[in-house]
Amino acid sequence: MERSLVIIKPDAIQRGLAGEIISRLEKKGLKIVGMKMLHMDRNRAQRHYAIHKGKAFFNDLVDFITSSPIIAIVFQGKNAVDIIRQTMGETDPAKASSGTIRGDLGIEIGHNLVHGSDSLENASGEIDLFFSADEIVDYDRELDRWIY
Ligand code: DAT
Ligand code: MG
Repeated sequence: MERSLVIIKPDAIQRGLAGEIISRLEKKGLKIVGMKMLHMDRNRAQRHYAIHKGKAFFNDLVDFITSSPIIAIVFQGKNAVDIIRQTMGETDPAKASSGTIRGDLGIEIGHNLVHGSDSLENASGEIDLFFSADEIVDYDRELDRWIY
C-alpha cells in the first residue's frame, strides 16, 4: 500500500474547509494513518518546497504556507499518490475539473487549498519532514474488505 502526504493549507483551515477536504479523501476509501496540526516555520516550508526554489512564486509560496496553521495528514491506500492527485485536481483551480477539491472550492493558483505528494519517492521524503516513525499508526479497518 502506498502512503502520501496531504497538507490542508492555511486557506482551507481559515475557510473552514478542512473537514470537507479530509472527508472527500476518506470517502474515496483512503485510510488516515497520521495527522497533526501545526504552524509551518520558514525552514520547514523551504525544505518542503525546495524543488521550487528560485522560481518567481517561491517567496509568495513560503509566505502563504507559513501564514497560518496547516494540518498534515498521511493517507494510505492502493495507488494513494495518484488517487490523491486526481481527487485534488490540477494545481490551478481555474483549470481544475469540477468534482475535484481545487475545481470545486478554489479560484486561483496561490490559494489552492491542498497539497498532495506528486510521486512515491517524494511522498516518502515529505512524510519524513512532518512525521517520526512512531507518529504513523498501523491498524486494520473492517471496511477495507469492502473497498478492496
Ligand atoms: P502542486 O501543488 O499541484 O503539486 P506545484 O508543486 O507545481 O503544484 O507547486 C506548488 C505550489 O506552488 C502550488 O500548489 C501553488 C504554487 N504555485 C505553483 N505554480 C505557481 C504559479 N505559477 N504561480 C503562483 N503559485 C504557484
Ligand atoms: Mg507539487
